[in-house]
Amino acid sequence: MLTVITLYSTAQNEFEPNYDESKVPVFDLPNPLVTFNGKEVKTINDWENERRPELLEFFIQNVYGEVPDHLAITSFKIIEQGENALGGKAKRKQIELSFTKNGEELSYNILLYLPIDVEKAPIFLGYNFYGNHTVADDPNIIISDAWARNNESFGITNNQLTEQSRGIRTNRWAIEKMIDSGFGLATIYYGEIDPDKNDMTDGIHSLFYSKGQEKPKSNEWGSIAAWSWGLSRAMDYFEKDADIDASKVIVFGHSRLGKTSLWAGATDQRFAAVISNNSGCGGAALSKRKFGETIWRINNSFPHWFCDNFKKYNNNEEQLPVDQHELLALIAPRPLYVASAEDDKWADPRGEFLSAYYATPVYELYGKSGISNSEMPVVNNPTQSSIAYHIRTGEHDVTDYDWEQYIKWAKEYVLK
Ligand code: GTR
Repeated sequence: MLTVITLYSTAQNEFEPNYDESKVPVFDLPNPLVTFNGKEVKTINDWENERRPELLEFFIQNVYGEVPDHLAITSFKIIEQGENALGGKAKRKQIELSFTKNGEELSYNILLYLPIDVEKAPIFLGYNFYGNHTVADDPNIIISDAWARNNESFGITNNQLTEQSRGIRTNRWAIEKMIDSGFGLATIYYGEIDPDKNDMTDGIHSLFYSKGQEKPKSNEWGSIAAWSWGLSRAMDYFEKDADIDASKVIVFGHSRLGKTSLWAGATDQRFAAVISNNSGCGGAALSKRKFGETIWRINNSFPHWFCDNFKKYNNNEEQLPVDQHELLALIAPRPLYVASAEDDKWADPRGEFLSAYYATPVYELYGKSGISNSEMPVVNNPTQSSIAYHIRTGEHDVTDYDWEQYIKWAKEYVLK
C-alpha cells in the first residue's frame, strides 16, 4: 500500500454526498508499482509484462466489463463531403461505419473537419452528447435518427434529434481553434453506439447476444466499454484514411464521455494521447475518497454504465484492490491531460488531481514527467508535462479555456 491520504476519519451517511474535505476517510491507496502479490515493479519490462496486464484485466473484469467478442468494421462509406467548410479553412467528411453480426446490424457516423492546408492531420476524437449537428452551425451535418434523451431547450421530444438543435453546442467544440492550429476534429454521436439508458437490449450490445439473451454477463461490457469500443473502431477507420495521421489521434471526452475516453486510451494503445474533461467518479477521480459522486451512487443512477461486477464495490470502496490513478497509469507513457472545474464538486476536482499525481511514478519509469507536486495548482494555472492538469473557474462544462490548454499542450507533447 502506497500511502494514507488525509485527515480525519468521520462516520458518514453513505447516501448523502460528502463535500467536506475533513470528512474524506483515511484510506490505503494501492501502489501502481507493486503487483497484487506484493512484488515491486522496477522496470518497464515488469510493468508491461506483469503489472500492467493484471491491472488492465482487473478493470476489464470488475469495472468496465469485457467486450465479449471481436467485431471488425463490416463496411464503411463516405456519405457526404465538402471542401469549403468553416469559411474555406477546412474540409468536411461524414463517414458511415457499419457492423453486422448474428444477423443484426448497427451503423454510426463520424463527422470530420480537417484543416485544408495539412496533408495528414493529427486529430482530436471525441463523442458528443446531442448529435453531430450540434457541434457546428453547418447545414450539411446529417442529423442522427438514433434515440436521444429528451431535452426541451434543445427541441428534443419523443427521443428524436431535430433541426432545432443545430449548432447548439458550438460553445463546447472550439473547432476553429483546432483547425487554425493544424488539428482536425472527429466526432460521433454516442447514442448511435449505445443509447444512454438502462436497457441493454439495444445498441451495439445486442449484436453480441446469443439467442434470447437480453443483457451482458456480469463481467461483460456496460455502456462505457461499448462507447469506448466505438472509438477504437473509429480508429480502425482512421488507419485507412489518407487524410489523417492515425499515429496522432488524441481521444477526448467530457464527463461520462471523459470516463469513456480514459477507458479507450487504457484499452487501445493506438491512441496517441488522452484528455479527460471533468470525468469524475469512474473516470479520473479516486473512488476511495468518496467525495461527491460515489460508486454506490453512480451504479444506482446509471446501472448500465459499468459491468455488474462493479456493484460489489457499492459502499465498499475499501475492498477495491485498485483505484482510478491506476486507470490513468494504464495510459503511460502516452500524454494524458486531466482537467477539472472549480464548481464541479460532484466530480471531485481534488480526487482527479491526486489521481494524476499518483499515476506519475509509472510515467517516471519511462523517463517521462507527470505531476510531481502533491499541492493542487491554483485555478486557471495549468501544469503541463506528459501528464497535464488544470482546474479552471466555472462549472461542469467544456469551454474555450479548456480547449486552448489542450491545443497548446498537444502541440508540445503530441506533435513534437
Ligand atoms: C452525472 C453523473 C456524472 C457525469 C455526468 C455527465 O449525472 O453523475 O458521473 O458523468 O452526469 O456525464 O454529465
